[in-house]
Amino acid sequence: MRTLLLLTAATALVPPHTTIRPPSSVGMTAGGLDGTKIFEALECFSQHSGLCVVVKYGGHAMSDERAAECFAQDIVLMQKLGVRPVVVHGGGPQIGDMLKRLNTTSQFIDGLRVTDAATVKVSEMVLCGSINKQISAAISRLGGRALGLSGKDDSLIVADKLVKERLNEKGNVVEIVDLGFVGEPAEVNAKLLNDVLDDGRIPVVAPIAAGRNGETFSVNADTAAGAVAEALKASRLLLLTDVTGVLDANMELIQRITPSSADALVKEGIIKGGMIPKLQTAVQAVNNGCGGAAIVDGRIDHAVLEELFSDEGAGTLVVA
Ligand code: X2W
Repeated sequence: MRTLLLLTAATALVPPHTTIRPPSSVGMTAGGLDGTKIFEALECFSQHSGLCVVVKYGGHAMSDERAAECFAQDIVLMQKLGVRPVVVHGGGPQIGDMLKRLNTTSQFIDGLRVTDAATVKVSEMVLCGSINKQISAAISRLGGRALGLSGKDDSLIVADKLVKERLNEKGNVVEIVDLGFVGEPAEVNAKLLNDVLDDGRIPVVAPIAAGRNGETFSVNADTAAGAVAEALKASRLLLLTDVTGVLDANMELIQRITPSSADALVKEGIIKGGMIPKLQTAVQAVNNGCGGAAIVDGRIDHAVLEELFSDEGAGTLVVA
């Protein structure tokens, strides 16, 4: 049973033109509000009050207008309730669409786009010029003071070229793959983000990073969000995706897992495909000072609030 009572209670905090749609059953009983659920929500909420929560918002989730509206509402409400939200967004499908319009394509290796000099210009244009402004505007329309940034602004994210190793079955390096202008975050300017947050604004970060020699690097958005969460020692990293969460060998949702158990599931081959880098990002963030990292089903309305403000959450939580 989910607890979104806070949504109901906080409706008054949201501008009058905004409609909040809490699931009708949540936090309610036949006779009215459920006290246990109220307690649960407030208890969960108190764990994050005054702390940073980094939310990775992926390109797939953006295509659903209703989900996009719920996402923006969640971010605004979180801040009003005293949490310090930071949004890091993706835009992979949108980059793909633009490349298609330009009559070109790109190849992916292990979930990373091979990004040559021409492609990184397109990635920057789409992520920083279009998507970043779209998200900032959506949050601002709901009364949040979103500030769009890229990793290149005030060296928010400095990256090195990613050295991608291809391993054989024994785990030995057999090849170094050149992915072009794909970066690996090396430094995150946490002070800049904290200054923006202290000023009551919500940073919205595009995963385009500055190289040390003037290059522009494209960074996988999950990786960028993980690096930001580590630098801020965030109380939560939420990776919004379009699946239920991490599934075990019986295809059942794992609600909570430790970093070492998550590593073991990957090694045993139970976790497959695109979930591997996501789970590894979550594990790394938790091992490096983030309070917990959740892989959350972004298709659920108000998934962000559900994850933060209910015991059950809305996906899989990696926590030490
Ligand atoms: C990604 C950046 C965007 C991204 C790309 O070019 O697609 C690399 O793969 P999603 O929506 O989260 O997939 N960069 C190097 O990660 O967006």
